[in-house]
Amino acid sequence: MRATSTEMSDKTALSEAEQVKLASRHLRGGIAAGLLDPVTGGLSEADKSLLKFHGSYQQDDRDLRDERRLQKLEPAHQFMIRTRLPGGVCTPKQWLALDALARDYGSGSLRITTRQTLQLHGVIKSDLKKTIAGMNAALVDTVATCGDVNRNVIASPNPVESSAHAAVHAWAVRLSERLRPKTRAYYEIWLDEQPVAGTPESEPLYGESYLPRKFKIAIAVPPVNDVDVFAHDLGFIAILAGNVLLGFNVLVGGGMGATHGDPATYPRLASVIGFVPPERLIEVAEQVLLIQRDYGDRRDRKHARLKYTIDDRGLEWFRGELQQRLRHPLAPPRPYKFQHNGDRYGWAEGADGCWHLTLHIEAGRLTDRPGQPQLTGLREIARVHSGDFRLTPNQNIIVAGVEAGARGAIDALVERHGLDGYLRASAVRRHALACVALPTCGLAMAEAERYLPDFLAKIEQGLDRHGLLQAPILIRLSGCPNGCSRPYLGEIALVGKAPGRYNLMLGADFSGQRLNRLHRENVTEEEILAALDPLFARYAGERMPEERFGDFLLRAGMLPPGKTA
Ligand code: SRM
Ligand code: SF4
Repeated sequence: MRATSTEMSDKTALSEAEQVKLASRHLRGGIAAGLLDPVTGGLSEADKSLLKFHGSYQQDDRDLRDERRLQKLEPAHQFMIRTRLPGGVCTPKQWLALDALARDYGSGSLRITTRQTLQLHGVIKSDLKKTIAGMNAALVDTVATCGDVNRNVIASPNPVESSAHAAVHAWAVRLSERLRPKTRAYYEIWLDEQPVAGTPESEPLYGESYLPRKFKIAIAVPPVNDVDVFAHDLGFIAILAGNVLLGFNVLVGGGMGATHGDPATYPRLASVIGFVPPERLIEVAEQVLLIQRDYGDRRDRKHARLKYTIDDRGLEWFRGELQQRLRHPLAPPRPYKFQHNGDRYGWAEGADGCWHLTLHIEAGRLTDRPGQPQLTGLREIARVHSGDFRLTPNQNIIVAGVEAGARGAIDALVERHGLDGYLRASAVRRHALACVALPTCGLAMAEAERYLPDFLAKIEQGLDRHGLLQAPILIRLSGCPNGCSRPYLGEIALVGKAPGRYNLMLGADFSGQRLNRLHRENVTEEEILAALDPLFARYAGERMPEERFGDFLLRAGMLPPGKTA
């Protein structure tokens, strides 16, 4: 039997993050005391990393960094809080609570993420506990939305096949509950639960040092790959016969993150390894997670995701290890076909006779802008809506479960609050994603969310020149190579290198099944637009009927061979 990573590494070889976890008393560390320290607006380094497991990141406003440094002030510390909403479902009551917290304690915006949940930014330390407690009062927690554990489980928000949506959503909730850490630290720190004296706590699944790195699960329902199922550590593709869920194909080892200039890090598409009936989904998920717990690299965090565990040891090794741990072998994968990985906008009637309205939210940011009070608009909708909200993995929102007779009232609110962009936006704009990046993300090397509107306007001009304005091309912007907007699955992607400079990646397909490739390195906007213009011209003139931009670039031999990041 091969040695596990924990057996292989003596304690001193473990990364610092591993040592912090081990010493944390199941994620308690010094967080509770740190929150009360009035001398600083931040937490200690160790507590910052433990805080992530509770769903929050310490950040600072990077727009103010230089000025504060000159004034010899500590950075403008603030906290981002990420909610846990498996499958992206949120009730109107929960929405109203989160909206109020964002306005009372946050920066006055809600941010829909690429993992179907909401983030509040800009919460100061003295408000952190009441904000998290306020979320819990509305039955929304933030447990394990960050940190080295299983993250928010995402699932197709499918607004049409209602029964398929209900089934995959139920599985997302079950997986999320089952793979949740069991420590009571969260309840003690944020909700004042009294520690139980004398009862030794244990983490039956995770053990003392949790996972070597974050772990992500997605469930897709073909023909729509809206979750980008190949980008996750563990993916499930629902196999349906009519309305009946037969089971899931199982995929392992996907991931996007890379580091510039480090070829040992790379995006990887998950490999399809088999099929399981629904009742064995949890068993398979647990065992995949446990293999990663036991064999993932605990010395080098850049090499600690499941994709590297699999590539280091081989997919056959992984398959064998999994089979050995399962009660029954996996069956061979079943056929499936994806058509696209974007959202379907506008009203759609569900199989249950209810109506679902998918709205386009640019880069997922809901705030009140002049002429576009979108945060207020969603609040007004939540006040009258009797269905639920579904956040999509493409940073959009579905007003779901609307009675036919209530559509008019929802449409009026949508129009009044500038939420009707989906009716007018160009195809390229409707399909674009951008990660948060500046000013809150500590890892951003370049702008993404704030740059997206301007960049798209220029791209639209370029496409218009070639009669391509309504060509649905997938554009993704990330402020650094970590890949939070899943940029390596964009037909066109910008990956931040430095302020105003990006790597231009081209040639993914339109259904999240092929990675793009590096076309130009470290280029400015002017160079990007100049590089794209001749490609748009050739696409306009030479494409085959229905041929997508990425597929065309590949067929026309306009991509460099094989190089991906
Ligand atoms: Fe991400 C780190 C934002 C989805 C890969 N991500 C971060 C942090 C927390 C920066 C940090 O560690 O200090 C960013 C906070 C920015 C801010 O101010 O809010 C951040 N990631 C986001 C979000 C909000 C992007 C968005 O615009 O929606 C997404 C939140 C998801 C959620 O709700 O849980 C988000 N991040 C992703 C995805 C896409 C996905 O999961 O489908 C990826 C690529 C998939 C993957 O994990 O491989 C992703 N984020 C990363 C990485 C690189 C991980 C790696 O394996 O190398 C980091 C950096 C890290 O972990 O060290 C990172
Ligand atoms: Fe920050 Fe980079 Fe993720 Fe963008 S891709 S949010 S810049 S970590």
